Amino acid sequence: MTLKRILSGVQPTGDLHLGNWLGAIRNWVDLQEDNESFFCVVDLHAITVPHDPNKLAKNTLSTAALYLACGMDPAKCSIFIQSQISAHSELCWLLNCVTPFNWMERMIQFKEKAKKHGDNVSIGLFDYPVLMAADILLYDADLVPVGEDQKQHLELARDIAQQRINSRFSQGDKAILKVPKPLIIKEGAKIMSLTDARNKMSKSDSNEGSRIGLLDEPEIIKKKIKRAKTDSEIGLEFGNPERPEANNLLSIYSIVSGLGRDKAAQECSEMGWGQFKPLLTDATISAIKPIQKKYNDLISDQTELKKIIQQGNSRAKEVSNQTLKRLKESIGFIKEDY
Ligand code: AQP
Repeated sequence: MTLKRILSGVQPTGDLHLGNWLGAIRNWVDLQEDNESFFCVVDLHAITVPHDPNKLAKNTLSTAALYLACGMDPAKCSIFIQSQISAHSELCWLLNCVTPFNWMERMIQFKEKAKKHGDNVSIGLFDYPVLMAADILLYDADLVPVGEDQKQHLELARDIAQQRINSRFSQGDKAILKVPKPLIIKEGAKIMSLTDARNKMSKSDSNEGSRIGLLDEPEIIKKKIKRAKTDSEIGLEFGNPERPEANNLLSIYSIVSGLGRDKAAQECSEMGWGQFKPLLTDATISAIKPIQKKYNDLISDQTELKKIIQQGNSRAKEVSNQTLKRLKESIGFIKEDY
C-alpha cells in the first residue's frame, strides 16, 4: 500500500499558542504515523505582513523546535524551512500567471487581514493563497490538514491545480499536479480567543491575554485563564450559541485533560466558573509542561535541531524539484538537460 502524502505548516509570526497546537500540530503528530508527512515552517508567509527582522530567524527555529517538542518525530516526517526551498517561490510565480485575479478577490482571510493593516497591505498578502497553493502542490500532497479558517485557501489550490494547470496543459490523462483534499479535524478545529470567543485565538492579536502561548510560564497561564471572559450562567456546556465562552473553554478542557467531550461535559455540567477555571488551569499547565521541557532542551543546544532541519530540507528539495521540473516542461519552458 502506498502511503498518503500530507503537508502542512505554521507561520513563524510569534509564539505558538494553544490554537496552533490543538487545532493543528497535535493532529500532525497522529498523522505522521500512517502517512508520508512534510511539515514546514512557512517563513515566506510570515513576511506578508510587516515583520521584525530581528525576530524572524529566532521565531523560525523556535517554531521548528516546538514541532519536535509536541511530538513530531524526524524519523517519521520531514521538517523543513520554506524559505530554504527555492521551488516554493518559483512555483508561486508560475501559478500567479495562471490564477485569475477575481478568484483572489474572494479570499476572506485577505479581506480580514487587509482591514487590520490599513494602508500597509502588501501584494504578498494578497498573493498568500497562491504561495500556499504552491506549498501544497509541490509535494503532490493527497491530504492537507487545515483548520476551518484555511478551507477556502485549500479550495483555491484545488481549483488552480485542476482548472488552470491539469485541464489546460496535461497531455492525455496524466495529471501534472495532484489535486489535494482537505483534512479537517473537528475536535479543536477552532480554538477561540480568551477575551472574545467570537474571534479565533491568534498570534497577531494585540492583546496577549487573548491567547495561551505554548511557552507561557504557569503563573502567566493562571492569570490569563483567571481573566478569561465568562458569562453569568452556572454549568459549562457545548454548542449553546448564546455561550461561546463556555463552548470554547470546555472544548479546551476536554482536550488538554484528555477526557474527551462527553466526559468533560458531564464533569462540568453543574460547575460554576470559580470551580471550573482552576481545573482548566491545572489541566493546561500539565499538558504543556512536557512540551516546554523538550523545547528548552532543543533550544539550549541547537545542534540536533539544525541537523533535523537540514535532513528535512534535503528531502523537501528532492521532492519539490521534481514537481517543479514536471510543471515547467508541461507549460512549455525549455528543458534544462537539452
Ligand atoms: N485558533 C486556532 N484554532 C485552531 N487552529 C488554529 N490554527 C491557527 N489558529 C488556530 C491552525 O494552526 C495552523 C497554522 O496557523 P498559522 O500560524 O500558519 O496561521 P494562522 O491560522 O493565521 O494562525 P494565527 O495564530 O492566527 O497567526 P497570525 O496571527 O500570524 O495570522 C493552521 O493549520 C491553522 O488552521
